[in-house]
Amino acid sequence: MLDFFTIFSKGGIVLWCFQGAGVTESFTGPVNALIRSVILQERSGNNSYTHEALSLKYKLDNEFELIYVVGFQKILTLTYVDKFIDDVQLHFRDRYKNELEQKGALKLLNNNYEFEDDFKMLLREAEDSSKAKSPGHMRTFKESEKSQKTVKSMIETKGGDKTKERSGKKNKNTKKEADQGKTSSSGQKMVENGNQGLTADEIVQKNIEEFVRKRLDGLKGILLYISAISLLCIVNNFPPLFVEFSSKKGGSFGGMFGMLKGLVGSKSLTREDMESVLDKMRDHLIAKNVAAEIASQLCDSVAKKLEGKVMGTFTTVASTVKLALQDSLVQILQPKRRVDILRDVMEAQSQRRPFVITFCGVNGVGKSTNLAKISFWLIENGFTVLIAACDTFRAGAVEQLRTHQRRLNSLHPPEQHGGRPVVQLYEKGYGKDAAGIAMEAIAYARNQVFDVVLVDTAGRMQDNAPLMTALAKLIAVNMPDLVLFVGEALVGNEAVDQLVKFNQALADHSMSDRPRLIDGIVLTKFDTIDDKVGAAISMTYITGQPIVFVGTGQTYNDLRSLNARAVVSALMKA
Ligand SMILES: Nc1nc2c(ncn2[C@@H]2O[C@H](COP(=O)(O)OP(=O)(O)O)[C@@H](O)[C@H]2O)c(=O)[nH]1
Ligand SMILES: [Mg+2]
Repeated sequence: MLDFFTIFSKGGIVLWCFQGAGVTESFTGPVNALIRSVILQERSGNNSYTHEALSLKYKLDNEFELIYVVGFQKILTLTYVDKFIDDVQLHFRDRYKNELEQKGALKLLNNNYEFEDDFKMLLREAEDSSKAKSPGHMRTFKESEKSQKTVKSMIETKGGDKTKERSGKKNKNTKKEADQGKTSSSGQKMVENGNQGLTADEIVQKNIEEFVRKRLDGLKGILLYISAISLLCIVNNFPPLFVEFSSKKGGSFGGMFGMLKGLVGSKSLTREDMESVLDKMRDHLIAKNVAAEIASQLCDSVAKKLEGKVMGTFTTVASTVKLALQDSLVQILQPKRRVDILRDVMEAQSQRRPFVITFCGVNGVGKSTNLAKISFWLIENGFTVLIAACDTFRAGAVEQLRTHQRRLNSLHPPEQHGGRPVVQLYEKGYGKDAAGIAMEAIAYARNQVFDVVLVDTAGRMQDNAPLMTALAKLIAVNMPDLVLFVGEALVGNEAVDQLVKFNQALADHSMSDRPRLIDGIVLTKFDTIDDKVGAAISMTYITGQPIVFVGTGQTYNDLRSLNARAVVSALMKA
């Protein structure tokens, strides 16, 4: 049923792998895709991933820096996979603990992991248990419990037989009994027997006593533990600070010792240890304008990355989580792909064709203004620009671009460029089809040997289906070299909705099987947000595309590239 299972180190060494019987396709492609688009891009909050016809589930073992990946056909619903992957992990760790503890890639590589038999045994167990759980045939009335009941047993007697009344009501005791019953095939009977001859009140009393006794035992354990640690600390002349209390969830001593939890380091991090710090981090990110959904996903991803990791003695949970989050943020902002517009323009030049950039986004975000700034930057770098006025909708849009064209030409007069204006406007007024104007402009630029065509488009809300379709058509027909999404740095949760819907529209209306989606982002009005720089994270996280330009004001010089480290330090600042 499984296509493959593989265990590899985070450094990329494959320790062991299994390929299902009859599976001929290599699983390198899907595993590489998982590494590229999930693990390396800090999106490991969710533990499943789909690649073409395959479903992949994975688990990170942070203590030994390993990744476990299982793949199976998407159409199958294998309910046992999550537990199975846990079982394999535990088994593999137990069996090769010594080998895994050896440091160094070469040592890891030289070991022989003969795991096939164990794996098959675990797989058989998992498949059998899932079969056992699957519902069999429907019970007949005779087989059902109802058929065993007499009419008398169904009549409720108030103040009558107390044991009967107890079994009729669903109170805490019966639940507890039911829980205990699970552990033994005749569990229910055992409890009944243990309480034979007792009234309901006596049973409650007995349960309370048992509860108190257990708590006291727990307290004794903790006190002993504290004494042992204190003794050790005295012997070692060491301040008793680095103690972790593995206080059980819901334990009555959680409050008393809970406050120490944030201060001290633990041996191996658990989700519970991190929960409160992660909650704070999530709120902090949201306060910095990161979309709430993204903040949660990021924190989940950090938790997955740290779970099971052994912390250094002098580090606290808070500082470990903070560092991991910081790394993730830098990683997200780091461009995954080279965007070097100047080089790409030169390459297009050598092919004797203009390099085409389309700008899109919602209304008033700064598409036209930043298009003008980018024109200025291109001119300064010695290229000629044709601006295609494809916002045929908003009054004044064409005039706004003409003003920019005049100003840019006055900054770089034609006399300095062999009598030719360095920037020209291609416009057909208002109300016409934008896709057609863009196409004419590109043809004109090719004829007149312009280096770059910058296509301005009308702003549109992501929910306006006809306008989104028109934009998708403009892009599908003209196939620009670069599709830039222009978004304000002021935007919060909206960023996700805008980008998802723009990309969706481009995908839905594309005529090709490899649709042109957003290739890059222009983040505008960065000068107005102080340190609330979260939109940069939301936008890059959602698209996986880089922020190509950052608009920092209203003059031609106010255009920057993104400094990932500066943005992250602004994000982490309290
Ligand atoms: N402070 C600041 N204002 C900007 C920036 N970019 C654009 N704007 C302003 O935002 C407003 C809308 O810009 P416009 O280019 O017309 O937006 P469009 O509708 O997307 O084309 C104008 O007043 C611009 O001056 C920026 O980076 N910083
Ligand atoms: Mg505009």
